[in-house]
Amino acid sequence: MSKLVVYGTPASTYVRTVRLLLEEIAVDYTLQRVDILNGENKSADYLAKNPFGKIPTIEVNGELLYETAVITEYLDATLADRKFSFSDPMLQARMRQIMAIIDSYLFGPAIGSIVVQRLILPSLGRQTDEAKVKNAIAPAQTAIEAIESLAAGSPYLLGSEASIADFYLIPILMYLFQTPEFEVITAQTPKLRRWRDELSQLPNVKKLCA
Ligand SMILES: N[C@@H](CCC(=O)N[C@@H](CS)C(=O)NCC(=O)O)C(=O)O
Repeated sequence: MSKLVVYGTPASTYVRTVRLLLEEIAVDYTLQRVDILNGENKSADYLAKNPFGKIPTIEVNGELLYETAVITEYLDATLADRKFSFSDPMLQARMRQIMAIIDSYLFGPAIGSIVVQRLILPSLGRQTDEAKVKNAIAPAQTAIEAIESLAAGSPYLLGSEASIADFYLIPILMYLFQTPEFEVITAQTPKLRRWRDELSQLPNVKKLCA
C-alpha cells in the first residue's frame, strides 16, 4: 500500500475513530491537519477532496475516501483481514447498527450540542447555551440506551473481540464523560459505563482520546 494520509483535526471524534483503528492495526500513516475550528475544512482545497467539508477524508493508493463507516470498513478489509468485523451475519449487522445509531442519532446531540456547548465553546472563551444542552439530553439518552440494549459490553461492545463499533463509540463517550450530563445520560446503561471505564485504560485510547 502506498502512503496513507488521514486529513482531519486530532480532536474530532470521527478522526479519532479512524486513527484508533489504524493504531490497532499498527500501520504507518500521516495525519494532515485540516482544522475545523478555523474553517480550513471549507477551503477550496479541502472541498475538492470532500465536497461536504467534513473530516476525516483519507488518501490511499491515489484514491480519496470519505465517510467514516466506509473508511473504517475499507481499512479493516485491506489492512487487517477484517479482524475488526464479524463473520457472523447477525454480529456484523449489530456492529453496523451501532455505527448507524451513532451517525444518525448520537453524534448530533452528544457532540454537536452537549460537548460543543460544555467543552469546546468555553475553551474558546464563549458561553454555553444551556437550552441547547438541555434539549440534547433526551435524544442522547435514547441513542445510548438503544446501544446498551444491543451491546454485550464486556470486554468489548459486541463480546470478546474488538470491532469498528468500539472505535466509533469510545471517542464520543470519552468526551461525554467530561461533561456533567454524562451521569444522567448513562444512568440506565451500566454495561456502557463499565465498558467506557475499561476501554479508557487502553494505551491507544489514552493516546488519542485524552
Ligand atoms: N458523515 C461524516 C461525518 C463526519 C463529521 O461530522 N465530522 C465532523 C467532525 S467530528 C466535521 O467534519 N465537522 C465540521 C463541520 O461540520 O463543518 C463521516 O462519517 O465521516
